[in-house]
Amino acid sequence: MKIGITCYPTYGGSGVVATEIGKELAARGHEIHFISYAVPIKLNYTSERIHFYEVEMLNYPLFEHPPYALALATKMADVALNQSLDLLHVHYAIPHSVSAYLAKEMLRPHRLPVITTLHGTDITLVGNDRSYLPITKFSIEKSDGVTAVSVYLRDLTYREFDLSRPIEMIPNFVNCDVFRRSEDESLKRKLAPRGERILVHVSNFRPVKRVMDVIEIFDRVHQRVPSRLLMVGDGPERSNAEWLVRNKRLGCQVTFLGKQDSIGEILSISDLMLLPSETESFGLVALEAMACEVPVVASSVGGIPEVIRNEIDGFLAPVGDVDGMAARAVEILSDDAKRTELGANARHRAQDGFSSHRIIERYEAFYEQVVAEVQSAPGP
Ligand code: GMT
Repeated sequence: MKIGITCYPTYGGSGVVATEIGKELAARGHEIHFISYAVPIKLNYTSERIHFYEVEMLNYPLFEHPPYALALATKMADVALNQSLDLLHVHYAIPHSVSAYLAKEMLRPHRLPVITTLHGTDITLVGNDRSYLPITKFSIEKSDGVTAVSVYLRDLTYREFDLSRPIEMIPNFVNCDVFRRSEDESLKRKLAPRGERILVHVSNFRPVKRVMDVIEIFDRVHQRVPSRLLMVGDGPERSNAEWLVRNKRLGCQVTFLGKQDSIGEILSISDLMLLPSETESFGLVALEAMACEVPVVASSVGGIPEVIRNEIDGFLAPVGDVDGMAARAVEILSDDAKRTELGANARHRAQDGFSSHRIIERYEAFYEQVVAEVQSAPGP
């Protein structure tokens, strides 16, 4: 198939998922055309079947805010026509599904099936700003196929938008050949020279990630178990977190690594991940850690319990329960057999439930279903 994919090209789960879908599909023989304002960060041109089109915006003094959604729609229509796309798959509803709808309408009577994948904040943000609700609802209803990355997100979308159209749940996935435990301990020795345990947190440091809880949990853990904390990522809460680390005199134990391109390398030498988010539609980083045999201590919210099984591959606790999460982390880090067992379970869970091979097949089947439905629908 010839597939157009649009996503945010910056750091963030939805862009990573979209890019990995494109790469996996290209490896399976499909032709992939990425359309965005910059090359997605995880996109390395490993295949002649992957193409990229940059959305350029017209700079005109009248435009205080260049109309990206319109420029994107124009580029989508252009690529769809010139490359004879079979379908357009957009990740994150705002504004991508609106642009895709415009592109589809511009191309009529030609038929361009549009699939929207909902990732989380595109739906939960609407809860914070109701003005986006009607246009988001409209674009979801007008998509030919809609997927959500967890049962939690699917059901929340039905409720928030009062929808009657079906939403297919296709969970996020991980390539277990890429994300795996490392045999090479040299990075671990560099980061924890005295054999300390390594805790890791990966996020965009937005308030929803509760990075201050991460520091509070670590403060309690390191008093009981010699350990180090790696903070991976960047965002608005980083300076507050750095201040708390200084205030608690944890500077020698906590390292802020900033944005990293290959988090697999870091996860593969870590002993435990902390993910105390306020909400999480899925928690892709938790799955990536699990594939690396790293147990996760996380909040029992949103779609997280669909990924992590409490007491089997990690531990779940209520949002904000830093004492409970710290106690669980100490339990894991001070018992090698327990940590190894949870880690092994986590890897099996990733392989059995969320491996890229299985999930990509589900996307392919969904594409075929949606294209067939659109092509067989009566004309205008
Ligand atoms: O985590 C974020 O804030 C980024 C956001 C995104 O759109 O990139 O992540 C969302 O999508 C990811 C991929 O599907 C999910 O794994 C994250 O759980 C989800 N984030 C939230 O729901 C807060």
